[in-house]
Amino acid sequence: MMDTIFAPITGRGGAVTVLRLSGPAALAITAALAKNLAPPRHAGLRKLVWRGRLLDTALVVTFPGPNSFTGEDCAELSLHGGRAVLAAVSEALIAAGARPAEPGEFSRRAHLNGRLDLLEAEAMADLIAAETEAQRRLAVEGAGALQQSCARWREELRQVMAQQEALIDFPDEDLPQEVEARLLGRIAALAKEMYRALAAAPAAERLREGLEFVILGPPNAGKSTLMNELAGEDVAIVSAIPGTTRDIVGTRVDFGGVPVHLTDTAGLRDTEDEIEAEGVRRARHRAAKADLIIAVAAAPNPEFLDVPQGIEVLRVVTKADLLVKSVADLAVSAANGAGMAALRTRLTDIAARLTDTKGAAALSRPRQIACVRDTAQALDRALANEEPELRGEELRSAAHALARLTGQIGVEEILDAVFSGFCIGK
Ligand SMILES: Nc1nc2c(ncn2[C@@H]2O[C@H](COP(=O)(O)OP(=O)(O)OP(=O)(O)O)[C@@H](O)[C@H]2O)c(=O)[nH]1
Ligand SMILES: [Mg+2]
Repeated sequence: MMDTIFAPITGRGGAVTVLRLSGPAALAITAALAKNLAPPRHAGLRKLVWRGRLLDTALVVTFPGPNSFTGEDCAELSLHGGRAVLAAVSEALIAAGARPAEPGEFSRRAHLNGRLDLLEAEAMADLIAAETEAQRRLAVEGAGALQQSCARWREELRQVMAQQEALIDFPDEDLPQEVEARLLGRIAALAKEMYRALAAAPAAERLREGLEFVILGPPNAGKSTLMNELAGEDVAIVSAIPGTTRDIVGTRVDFGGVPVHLTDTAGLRDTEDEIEAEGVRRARHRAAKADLIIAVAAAPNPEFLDVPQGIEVLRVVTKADLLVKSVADLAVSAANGAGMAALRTRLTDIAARLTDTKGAAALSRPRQIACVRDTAQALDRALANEEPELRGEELRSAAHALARLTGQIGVEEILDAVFSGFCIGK
């Protein structure tokens, strides 16, 4: 028999804490504290009393299974938000036979009861974690599009498999050539669509996790000043002394709804100073992993340093107020604000481009990418195989890989990996 579990499903510090109970004893335990319950899904204001002690006055709602978040009997208690209230009620619930939920346990039960597939569970986690508008849209719209693609792929694969089976049953000599050609065409088209989604996956992944922009350049070029300007706050120390910044200093900036982790680094130069040298090493290391390097050089004589190969670079001339002649690169001045709006627009455009999934199904997690890649590769093998039985076998292996995407095949390790990343109360 399943345990009855409970956890707060709201964040700390608010005026109200909502506590959810789920499991076979959820309704009985709630009734033990609140005495008489309102009809299902109706809110009732009740005194919560345990062993003669008044704990709180709470809004109590019950959701008998299967029409609840987890599919089990559930109750939600809207308590007053204090930490002591939560502690006292939790203690009473434990004494009454419930136990605190593990991270992700509600969602896991919802999945096991067919209320939530893995894509929906992941989209929900992303929605809760979304910090910017583009991330919110990815969680809401991108996940919906992925689910639709997934359902379509599954149906197409089912039909292709049925046809393949029909071909196997056909006597060799009567095998209609065009039927087989059409079947192969459908398999190839399905694989192609999956490869298109895989090609767009890095963009979706970057949007989910945020982009990495690194400011790189010689000492005293105005890197820290530029970062503070773009961040709109005083994050890094600025001084006229070259070699001021040593550590990597970073902050989150929202460029047109795309979350960007913007980092300022130590000025690149050869130095005897051990600490500064370590700063330079870290700067290069971080830049090598960036999505974009903002390479800066200061007026009046801007000289750009070499930057790591293979990474997109935006060249920006700083201290434009000191320029004596015009330059080809984007020029900005923190002193008089010149060029700042243009720079912001460029960065916003780049952020949008790097996270554009071009309408393809948004695979934003390594798990999802692996499932779709395995499916597409099995389809490739099916195409390469002329033996009908073996081709049918590869198609089954494709269907198996695709089923892992939504969790219809509930392999325990997959469930652990997905739900252990959740926080308590989800
Ligand atoms: N005239 C002018 N001076 C600037 C501008 N931006 C920064 N500075 C000055 O340039 C000096 C260096 O600025 P920082 O932002 O500390 O330069 P940095 O590249 O971070 O330097 P390090 O951390 O030492 O590598 C400071 O004295 C700033 O006030 C600008 O747009 N115009
Ligand atoms: Mg600096």
